[in-house]
Amino acid sequence: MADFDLVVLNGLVVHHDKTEQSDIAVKDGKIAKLVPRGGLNGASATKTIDAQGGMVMPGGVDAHVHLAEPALFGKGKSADDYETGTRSAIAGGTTTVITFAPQRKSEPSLLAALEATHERARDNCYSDYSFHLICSNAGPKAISEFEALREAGISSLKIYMTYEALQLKDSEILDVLFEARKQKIVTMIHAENGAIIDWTIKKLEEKKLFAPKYHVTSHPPVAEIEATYRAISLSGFIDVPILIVHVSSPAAASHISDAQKKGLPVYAETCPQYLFLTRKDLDKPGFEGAKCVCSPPPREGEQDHEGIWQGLENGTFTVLSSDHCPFLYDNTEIGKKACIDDEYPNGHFKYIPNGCPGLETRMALALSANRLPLQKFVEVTSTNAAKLYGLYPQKGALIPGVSDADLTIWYPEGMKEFELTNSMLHHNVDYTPYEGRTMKQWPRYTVLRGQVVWDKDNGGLVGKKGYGQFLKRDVSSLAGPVSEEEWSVEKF
Ligand code: DUC
Ligand code: ZN
Ligand code: ZN
Repeated sequence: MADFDLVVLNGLVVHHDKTEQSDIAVKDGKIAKLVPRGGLNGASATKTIDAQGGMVMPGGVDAHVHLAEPALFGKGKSADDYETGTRSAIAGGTTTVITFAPQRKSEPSLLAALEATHERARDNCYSDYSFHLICSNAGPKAISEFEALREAGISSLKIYMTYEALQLKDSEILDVLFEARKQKIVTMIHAENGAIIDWTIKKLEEKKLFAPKYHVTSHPPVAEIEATYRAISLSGFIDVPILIVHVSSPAAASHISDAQKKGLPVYAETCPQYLFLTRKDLDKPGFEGAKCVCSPPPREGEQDHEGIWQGLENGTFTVLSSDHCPFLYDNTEIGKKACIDDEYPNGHFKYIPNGCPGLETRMALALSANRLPLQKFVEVTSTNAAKLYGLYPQKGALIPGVSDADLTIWYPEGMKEFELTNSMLHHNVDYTPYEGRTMKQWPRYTVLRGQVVWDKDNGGLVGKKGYGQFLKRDVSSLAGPVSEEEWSVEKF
């Protein structure tokens, strides 16, 4: 019998805190050994991968993914289900996704939403997975279920400050944060001021401005900046960790950075759309711009991108997630074109389903940009998400005896550049916002718990549907309140 199930030789192994020329041995789905190059000479293995000087990293962890969701953000329905979404994940080097289990406003229970989402995912996944609950009805039943959620392995939830179908009032946000503190739950916040957005939409409608590009106008930076500051203020009052999701505006990022400098447990996420897209992408002939409608929207240009890259470099942003929110483009029932009807024959921006696909392209786009130091790249695409959401060091690390053998193995430096096309991707969406971009990297292999599930040059997708497992998560190892003491209203 072989000593190991798999060995990965001759790679440049990049962790979040160091880079080394190492060989890796895998046994029973776990990292068994990590030794200086040549250290496995003489060992036998069932399978050997020669990484040929390519980078070897912990598998990507994408902590912001929407799959199989109903219409929540305007019209439209997710184009990807758990099968197509997770196969797209592994083809892009992501071995763990954390998706959303959406609670509808009419549904008082979070546990029911959790069970319904388990049903959709069970036996359908190529990658490992867990869920954040979306809490849109923060009534007493939902709040009373936080403890049971923790027991079910859910240690984070998402709330919204906008969208009629999802938005919570400030007092409801406080109810959520108060119980989240007790149960050690991280609260993710979609920080946009719904009233500012609705008011601006009315002004645009008065002028009969309906084209996709007005989506950007209707979500001005002030809506994000105000809500970000309010979210920080509310969480500071309760002294509880939050993560502001999909931050697009450098001015919002500076509120976050100020809070972090004060020592508050405020974390933040950004996404590729805020590094690579601008409002010009929504201003294309005809209805094309709808492809890049997401909220918050892509901002003005270079300066905003630069601010967001700097936030990744300096640690303001803890994670780079995809916010994969897939809608078909050319579909009038459930896709972007569902906003075209008799009343609006050219569509109306306010009804365009909000979201862009990006699960498969997240890591390769960021790596191809050649902007982040490699260890920082690992930190924001894998390790920090695992730490923040209670999966570390099982995920996001390569620690012998402890970590799952999840690896993303890249081509050696100088691989031939290529132009990205949607036909290369494995999602169930009929476009990518990044069509035609020059890519310098793509995952050559993806390994999940010791199994090669993506082999770009030999079969592509070689993993099996159903191999992906649900991950019960622990409390965050990154985030906690400032004070250990119980919150008391008498202190104020
Ligand atoms: N928020 C998300 O997190 N995803 C898609 C749309 C949105 O507003
Ligand atoms: Zn959101
Ligand atoms: Zn999202």
